[in-house]
Amino acid sequence: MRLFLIFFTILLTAHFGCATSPKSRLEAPEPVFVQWEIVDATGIGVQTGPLLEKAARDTLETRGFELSDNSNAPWRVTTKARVSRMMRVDRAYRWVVTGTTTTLGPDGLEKTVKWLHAHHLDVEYAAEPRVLEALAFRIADEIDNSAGPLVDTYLRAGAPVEKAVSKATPKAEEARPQAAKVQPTPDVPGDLIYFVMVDRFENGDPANDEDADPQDPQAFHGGDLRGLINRIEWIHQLGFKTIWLSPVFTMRDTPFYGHGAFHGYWLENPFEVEPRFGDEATLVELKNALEARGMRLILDIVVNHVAPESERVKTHPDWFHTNGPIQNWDDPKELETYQVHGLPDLNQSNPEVYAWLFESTKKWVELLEPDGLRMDAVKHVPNTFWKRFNAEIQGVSKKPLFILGEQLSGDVTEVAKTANNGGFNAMFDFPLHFAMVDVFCKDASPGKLASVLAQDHLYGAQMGAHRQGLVTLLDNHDLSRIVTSCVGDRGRVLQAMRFMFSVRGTPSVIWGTEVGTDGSGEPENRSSMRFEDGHPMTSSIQDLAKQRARHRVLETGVDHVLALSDEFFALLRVGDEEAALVVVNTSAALKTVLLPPELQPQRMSVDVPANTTDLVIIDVPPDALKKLKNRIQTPESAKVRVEARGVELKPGQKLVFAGSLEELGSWDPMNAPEFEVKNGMLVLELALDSGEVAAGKLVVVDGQNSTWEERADRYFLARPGQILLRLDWQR
Ligand SMILES: [Ca+2]
Ligand SMILES: [Ca+2]
Repeated sequence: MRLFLIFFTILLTAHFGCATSPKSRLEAPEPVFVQWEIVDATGIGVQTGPLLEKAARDTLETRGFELSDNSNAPWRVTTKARVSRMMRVDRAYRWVVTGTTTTLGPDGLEKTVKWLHAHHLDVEYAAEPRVLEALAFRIADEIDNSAGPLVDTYLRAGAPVEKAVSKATPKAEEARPQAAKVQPTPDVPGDLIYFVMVDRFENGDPANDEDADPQDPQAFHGGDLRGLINRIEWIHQLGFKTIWLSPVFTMRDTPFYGHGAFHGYWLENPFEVEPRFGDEATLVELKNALEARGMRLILDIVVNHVAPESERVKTHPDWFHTNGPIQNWDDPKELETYQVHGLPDLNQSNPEVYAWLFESTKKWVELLEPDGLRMDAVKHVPNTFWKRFNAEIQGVSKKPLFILGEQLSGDVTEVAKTANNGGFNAMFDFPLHFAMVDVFCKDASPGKLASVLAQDHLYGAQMGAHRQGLVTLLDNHDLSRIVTSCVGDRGRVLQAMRFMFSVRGTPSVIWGTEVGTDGSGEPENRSSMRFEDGHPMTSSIQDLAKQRARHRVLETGVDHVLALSDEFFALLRVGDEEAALVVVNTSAALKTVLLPPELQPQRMSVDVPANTTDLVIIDVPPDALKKLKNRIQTPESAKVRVEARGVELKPGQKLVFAGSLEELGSWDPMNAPEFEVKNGMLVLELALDSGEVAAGKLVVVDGQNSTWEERADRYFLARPGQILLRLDWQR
């Protein structure tokens, strides 16, 4: 049955593979150098064979390439793979090829795809060439998945910007976008983002206060754009360059069922500035004041809904979905076309709605030339809308926009899918947010952090060469403040901060973090700013911001996990000028990390005291760093032998190890590798790449039923050579 299912999946994949639209190809033939590095489970080289080479050549020729022997050709495709036998399935053996294909093209174009393909044979040994032959076309498809998008980007690079603009008319419905023109996220060194909820920041103009009441947590408090202009220096002094403003457009201003309207997300008219906040001239003045300090602006854009009870629902009933509130939060269709907490849900596929949303956003992009747009409620709007809207708004901006999506999900696969399909070059890193809160406030294993970082490869190249499009956060205005999540333990909050400011991405904080503002939910987490001098959190954040600005390795470093266990995580970040070691020790004992040989002339090891999160900068000559970088980017074979104990299998039951890697079935126990009985012991042998980080659990599978062990996920690091994991069921 299981075999049948696997073959069925393969057939389906093959079918869809044939159904794709015609492929774009280069206008004139361009030389490409093709390189293979294929090894068996023990690391010995395996020949590609004529069929695989032919499949690769045919694929590349379909794209207009011409194979070249010159290793300096303008295009270069490198496939690194390992062929290994994974396990016995009934009377056959499951062979797996795992690999990466990287295409390098002109103008710094680069795309890497990571893949896995399986094939069943009744041969147990030395079948590597047969497996490659059987999977030749599938591997060739991966080459296309790597090279194809670059051909698209390359061809589009010369496309005039006006084209994108002219599509943005109310009648543009027929002119569906061909493909999203996803600008890579702008590389902004030393960037950090500070969120200001305008009404809650500073009241600079009492004349626009109307019925503001700072004593009422659900009322407007009087904050405005003038107040923010007066306080830019506060944010600048903290070390932040970018301000993300909550929505500043005309909004509902009375509570709805007891919920305050001050946050600005209850949109009335996106073409006008909310009079309580100021006017267009003040908004322009704010932008100019930021620019004068070398600071940047991100506007908050709401396209999913309008204000509750908005007049627009009566005047334009055809602009809205009429499905009622979301009942089933697991149903993707309901998420997109039903109401979020009763907010009138805009139908973006109505051309008038699209034009209203696009033209209003365009107005502010042209007037203010912001550096970015923060897109609200991304998961409640179809990706087809985002793909078109993001490309077209990028098309009217004079500079590359940082288009930052808010998708509240802890699942990297989901967030990455939206980023890639919706044409976002930046996303809030909610998966890392949840991991940081769990680890630093709730005693979860630091393996959780490692496991999120290890999935970065799921995001497309548009997130930036250093993943600067991933905006990291410890809290926001929809979540519990970090101080509250950590139950007021400032030491834990600081460890979380230190970690966030030491790893990849662009850190963000929200107003008040620097003075210890707390609050578990609305409206407590949205209290007004206290401008308090000398708060200890202020100097901590300033120090972290300075450190990040001083050590570019913290933004650009290539990551390499040195150690990982239930209570310890050591991440080495290798830059061009120095290396940085990020360590998280949640145990009650001192831990010592041995540094790689390339760094040992400078330093042998680093001691990490109990319950400590730290950053250690290591000065290393550039040639040693280069050597180290090369080594870590070339994974070695890592064999993992897993022995399971304390499991009693009944007839018909089997034990599997399901987890985050594709080799572990991507958490699907039906696809996860099975333990075999060897000398009376349950044993599983995995062939992985060194440096891979896995999260997993033991699962007993009985037909279609699965029983997971009741404990936190287990984490491990695949090291070069052989490692042994002894796992006791549920302990
Ligand atoms: Ca005011
Ligand atoms: Ca919606």
